[in-house]
Amino acid sequence: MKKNSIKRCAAVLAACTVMAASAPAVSAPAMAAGNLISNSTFESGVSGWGTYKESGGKCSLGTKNGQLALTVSNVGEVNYAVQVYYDVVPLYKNGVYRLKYDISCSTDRFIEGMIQMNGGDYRAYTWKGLKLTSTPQSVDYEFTMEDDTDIMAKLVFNCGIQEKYEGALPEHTIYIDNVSLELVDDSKVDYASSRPYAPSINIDQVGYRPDSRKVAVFRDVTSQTEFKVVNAATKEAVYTGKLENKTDNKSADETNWTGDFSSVKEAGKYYITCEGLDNSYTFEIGDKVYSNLIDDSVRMLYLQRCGVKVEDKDFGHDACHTSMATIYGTNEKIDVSGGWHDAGDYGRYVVPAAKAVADLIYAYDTAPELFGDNIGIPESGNGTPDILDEARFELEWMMKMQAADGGAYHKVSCKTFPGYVAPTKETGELFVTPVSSTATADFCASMALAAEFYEKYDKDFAKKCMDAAEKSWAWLEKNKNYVLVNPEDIVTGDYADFTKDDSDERYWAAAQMYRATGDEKYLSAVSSVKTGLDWSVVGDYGNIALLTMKNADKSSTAYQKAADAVTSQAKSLLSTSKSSPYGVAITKYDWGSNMTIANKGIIMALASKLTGDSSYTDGANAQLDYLLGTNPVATCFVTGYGTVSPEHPHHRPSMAAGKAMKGMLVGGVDQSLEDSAAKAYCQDQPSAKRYVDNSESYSTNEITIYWNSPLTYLLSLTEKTESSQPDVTTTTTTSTTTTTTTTTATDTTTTATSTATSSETTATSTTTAVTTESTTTTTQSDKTVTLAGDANCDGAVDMSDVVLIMQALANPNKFDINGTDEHRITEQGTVNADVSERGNGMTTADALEIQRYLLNIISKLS
Ligand code: 9MR
Ligand code: ZN
Repeated sequence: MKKNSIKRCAAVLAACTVMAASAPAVSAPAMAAGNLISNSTFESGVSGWGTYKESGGKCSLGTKNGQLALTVSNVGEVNYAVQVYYDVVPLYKNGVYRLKYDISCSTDRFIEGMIQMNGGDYRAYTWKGLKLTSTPQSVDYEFTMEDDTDIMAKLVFNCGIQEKYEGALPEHTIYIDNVSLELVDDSKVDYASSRPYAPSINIDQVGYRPDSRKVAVFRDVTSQTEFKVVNAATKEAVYTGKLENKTDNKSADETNWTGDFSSVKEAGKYYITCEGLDNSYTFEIGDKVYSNLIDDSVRMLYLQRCGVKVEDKDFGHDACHTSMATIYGTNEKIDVSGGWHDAGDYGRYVVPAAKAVADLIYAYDTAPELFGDNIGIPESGNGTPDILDEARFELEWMMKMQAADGGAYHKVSCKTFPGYVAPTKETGELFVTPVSSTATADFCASMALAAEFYEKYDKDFAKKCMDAAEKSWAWLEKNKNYVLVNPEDIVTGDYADFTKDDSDERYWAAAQMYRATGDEKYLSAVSSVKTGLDWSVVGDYGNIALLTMKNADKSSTAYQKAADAVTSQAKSLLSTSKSSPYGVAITKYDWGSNMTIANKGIIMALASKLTGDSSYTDGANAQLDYLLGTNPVATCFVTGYGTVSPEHPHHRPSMAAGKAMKGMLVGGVDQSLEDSAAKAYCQDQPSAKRYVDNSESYSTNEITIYWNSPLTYLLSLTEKTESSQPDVTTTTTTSTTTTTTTTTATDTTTTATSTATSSETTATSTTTAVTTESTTTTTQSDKTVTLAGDANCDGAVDMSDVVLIMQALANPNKFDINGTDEHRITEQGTVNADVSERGNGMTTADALEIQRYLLNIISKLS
């Protein structure tokens, strides 16, 4: 092939991926000197290569004489029971590739060599059956990628059992060397480029409470010095502020400025403008901006219910996982049905369950008035707040996980993760793994906590909780630290404590037992104060138990230590938050960073209540704002909320239904690239942007019950903490670009609110023909489609349609039907644009669908 063709290919690799508009700028692995396999000769080990084992397969990987050596000691029960693979090779539709390797085996046998889809139906893009002998054979052939472009394919050798050939085999070793995959002809590859939209002004896409801190984060600034907050209804500026705090933000690889508009307190919809930059998404200010979010964050747990019929238009299902579970290593079977599916998988695990339950109960305790009895679960209307009904569903399952001796079984799941199927379709045998001391202490703490809160609603249930708590405490007294690690043949979530130490779990249990009984003996059983709100470190739940209990003895040492622990953490978190333009209180992004960020917000909100220092409230709100959109990837991390949110979560019910369940907080940025999609899409991204809205990305885009629950708790706490934002606005007077002159504030007035003139204030409540709310521009129209996808009505479907849709969504005052730009979208255009889920209005999903069409990933738009 022509040389310059390869060069062009490398240059455009970064741009030729289909992505949700929500995703960060995308780049694919760079091509390393032609060979897409970076470790191909195994001179210094097996880096980049890995193995997969299941269904009884056993193997070990190493090198021998400069070759990759896979020793298979058990071929297992299926052909893929043992695999050796090289992860992440990009294959472009219509590209011609040359694949080469040398392969041999100590025993004569048959294996399969292929490049396959890494997920979905695992289809092979190229496949070869190989009869191996001890004499190395050189495989060398060309193939054309006939499927749609897949930049995260996987080179795999299936070394499990081959019934049609040798069947079961004694231990043997397979040798592989000189592996090479090259793109030899890309003349037919269509590199139509499509960069996802990365807004220059980022805000909390769900909105702000009137008295909260409000800070927009800017990038791509050239010489601008000021920004305006514009009322979306009247299109008039209500505030002008200065771009401040220019920061070289290394973790996001960008330069940021912040714009504080906390003094805008009038309820309404707004967006932010800055000359030369696209406007921010539209957001809301109001007392109730988070009301639906709070309800949905809890209702999502109802949709995660296991073992019972779930009623819902999209995610309802019959009772799943109802079979008896085998206690691992025995023939004993027990009933452990019930509880919530943990995450995107269907396992049920006691340790994370305890965190989720605690967050819910403490959220309720903080602000009971926020939690009604009408969120749409079967118990709605029964007189008990739905959040407590939902937590009880989990608690009742947890009780079934208590063994006769008081210890809590660590988890129940099948041996492996299922395919991307609905819950009722996972029908494998269930296994309950042994008791662990971490699960037992967490169990004890949650039961003691529950006993207190259900007393008012159901005395018998409260008593059952307390009995279970006492029984587990007795077990803890008799048993030492025992952290469970998965048995070899169980690969589902292990929740094996990162610290390998249960002292923080015991501290929480002790504090909770003390709170429930008033008996000091519990406190003397644990030595020192602990911290942490993770599933792995839980000491702060002990602190919360002590600090928020009724009639707490504030002079006691235990109380003082707990208070010191919380405030000293908050102090350092606030300083980290202040040094980040995005206000985020962490500097390292691990798997589930969004949970950690919510947890940090919880600590700061608690410190605000403890000390009365409302700057901690700002810190807590900054964490909430990060989660809801003020972040480097400009994503509201809760599905179904904000303008741009995850549409492809790693969540089996959503994947099976083909749409994202609403109200789920995804894991978020993970700097360590812990799955193939993250590797493929994010490896060229700076640490704070390593997130991809791709359902294969379980390390950045999965959801869990215990990532949602701290969001609920944080929403509740921030509702109840005093804001530091003065009610009095400071001076900023400015003219808007329209003919109306708007005075945004007067000198130190004593009135509580208005930053706008009265005429604007009234205009705020009038509805205009087109409102840009959340992800949708809704236009009631009786027009019919002239050409699907043709948003600019020029008779063709191309990238300019994609661009116009994104502009109209991002910049409504300029590009939507009522906008000012001469090339703005027309009503007919919005009808043509509505290609994804026709009838739901124009959304970012439409822009994506058109890109998919332009890249030939789908063949037609309807
Ligand atoms: O949340 C867990 C995270 O802290 C760990 O780093 C990760 C890898 O062990 O596992 C996460 O938990 C997953 C669990 O093991 C299985 N269900 C989905 C969970 C979220 O990804
Ligand atoms: Zn289930």
